[in-house]
Amino acid sequence: MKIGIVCYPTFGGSGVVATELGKALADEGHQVHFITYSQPARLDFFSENLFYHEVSVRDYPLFDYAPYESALASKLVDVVRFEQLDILHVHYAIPHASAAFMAKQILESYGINIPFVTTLHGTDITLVGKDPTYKPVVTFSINKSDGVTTVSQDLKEDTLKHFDITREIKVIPNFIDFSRFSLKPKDHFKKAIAPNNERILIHTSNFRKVKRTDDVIRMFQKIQEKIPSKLLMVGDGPERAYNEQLCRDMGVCDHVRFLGKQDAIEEILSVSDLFLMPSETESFGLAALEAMACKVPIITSNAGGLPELNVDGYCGYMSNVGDIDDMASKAISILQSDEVLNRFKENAFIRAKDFDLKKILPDYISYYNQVIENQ
Ligand code: GMT
Repeated sequence: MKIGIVCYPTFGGSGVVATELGKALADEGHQVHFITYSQPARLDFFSENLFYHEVSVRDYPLFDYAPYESALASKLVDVVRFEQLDILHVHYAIPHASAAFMAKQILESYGINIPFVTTLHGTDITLVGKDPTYKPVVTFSINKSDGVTTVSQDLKEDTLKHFDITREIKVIPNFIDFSRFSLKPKDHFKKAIAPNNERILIHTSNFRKVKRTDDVIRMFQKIQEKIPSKLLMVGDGPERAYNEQLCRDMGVCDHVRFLGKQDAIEEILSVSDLFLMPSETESFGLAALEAMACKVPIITSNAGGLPELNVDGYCGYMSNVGDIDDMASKAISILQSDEVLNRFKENAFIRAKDFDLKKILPDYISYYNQVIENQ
């Protein structure tokens, strides 16, 4: 197949899923064309089956806001025509699905009928999409997609509940590539972070409010009182400066390291003992799955699609959003003995195997085939 992929080319979950999916499809022999405004973060190598087409947005003095959606639709028309693509797969509803619909309409005038699949990732529905500023466009473009997938059952239900959806939605969960995410021998790194054999806790995110990063720090303080430990805060975003101040105010800053954005996240996860994700909303929780693949158990909220990933009491624990006391006491119960911790670590790995890329990729390929056949 010749597949066009549209995504936000950033470190965010939807961009990561889109890029990893494209890479896996290319490895299977499909030709994959990324159509984005900059080179996707994890697409920094050569493959004969991977192509990158940059959407450039002209900035004229007349525009207060450069019309990215029009530039994207025009680029899609261009790439579909000249590369003779079979299908488009757009990740994140806004503005990718509406741009794909516009491109599809234009292409019909050239006698080309190209189907497009929209994958909903979470905030495009749970936060941004429900905003009346975008809702009519989101609803319309989901209904006009030739195929729609969500990354969890919960996100599917949320979409059906809040939007007037007239078409089928297929659930295809996030996946993990074990050739990258696995336990790496990084003992020297562990010693540097935790010289007295402290437990290492980790949080990775884009530090948006929805991630409740202050809960991570408050939880850590409670854990630290009982179990000598260190906290790694990986990533960057709007809450980071406030969180750094909070660590000082709470007297835990000597035990917390803010590492900023990191490429080799699997190496940092490899030295970690427990992953913390107290999110307000989380459609799937890809970052938690990455941790589990590296044998790190997880403490999460029970928001959104997290119960579809976290098996309570097996590979981690779940608590109500904001219940820091419960999260901290469950974390302590995992961390207090090597025996319990090692059991949870093994279970996290076993659970992650359910989301192996090798198991999920065929779902996308057969869905593409089904959508193309239904044209
Ligand atoms: O979590 C983020 O802030 C990034 C966000 C995105 O839109 O890129 O991630 C969403 O998509 C991921 C991949 O499907 C999911 O694993 C995340 O759970 C989801 N984030 C939220 O729902 C908050």
